[in-house]
Amino acid sequence: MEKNKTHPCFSESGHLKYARMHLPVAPECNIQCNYCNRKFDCLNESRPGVTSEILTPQQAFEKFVLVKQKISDLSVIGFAGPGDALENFDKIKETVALIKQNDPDIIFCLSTNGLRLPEFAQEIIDIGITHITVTINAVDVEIGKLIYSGVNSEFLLKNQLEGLEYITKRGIVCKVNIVAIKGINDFHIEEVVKTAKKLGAFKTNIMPLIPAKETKFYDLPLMSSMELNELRKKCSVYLPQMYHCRQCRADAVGLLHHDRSNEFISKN
Ligand code: CLF
Ligand code: SF4
Repeated sequence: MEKNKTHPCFSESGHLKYARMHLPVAPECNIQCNYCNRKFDCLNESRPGVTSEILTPQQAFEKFVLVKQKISDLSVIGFAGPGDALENFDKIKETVALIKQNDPDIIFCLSTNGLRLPEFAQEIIDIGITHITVTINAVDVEIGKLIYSGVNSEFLLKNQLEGLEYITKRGIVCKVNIVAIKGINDFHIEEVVKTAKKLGAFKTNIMPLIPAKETKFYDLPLMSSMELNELRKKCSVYLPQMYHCRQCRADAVGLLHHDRSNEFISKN
């Protein structure tokens, strides 16, 4: 919790001063969200239409060293795709180990769809990742079936909830991201937030669907910022809400409101 003060996503004001860097070492995913086109980045944490470079753990380490020299307020290393971090957990572990040797104080943050969270929860804790985001778009299996393909929704939900409870009980700071999809789960989001609270989440981040081409949800109506903020306000009765999310790219670098990823694209 002490580290929250310097985490741009977990703190209310930290995003004005502290920078994060996403290291795109995780290309594979293990589910299919119906709003995701895998030609692009993971929509749970990214803008669509931006294809990130994929780095090996060694390349990611070298990028970290370079960026740290140029951005003194770099406080967080995040793993946010472009696939699912836990489907590529060996690469995450290797990257964390390399960076930790160089900087033992940096905060490590990981974002996942939660399918493999129970399997890796203890290892996540053991290697020193302190902040986790789990994207949970529904706590009702039937609604989940409308949102996900290529996975058993019941199994996904079970793992998301079990994994979330396991890590919050052991002191990991957790945020639950929810993609608000009009007509599909928007009326159900309050239930997701209530469940996140019950399982020990620190805050929730309700994000609007960004329609990606060639996906089932491409033609769905958009949620206005007013509708989104009303939903967040309603849910703030249960848990603090995030209002400053930028739906970052998988290789984002810098302050949330000032992306500098272009300056650091690898030449490899
Ligand atoms: Fe990255 Fe996500 Fe960690 Fe932040 S982003 S892995 S928690 S360090 Fe932040 Fe970007 Fe919103 Fe994510 S603004 S998309 S909530
Ligand atoms: Fe796409 Fe991310 Fe969903 Fe995987 S978890 S299908 S990468 S949005």
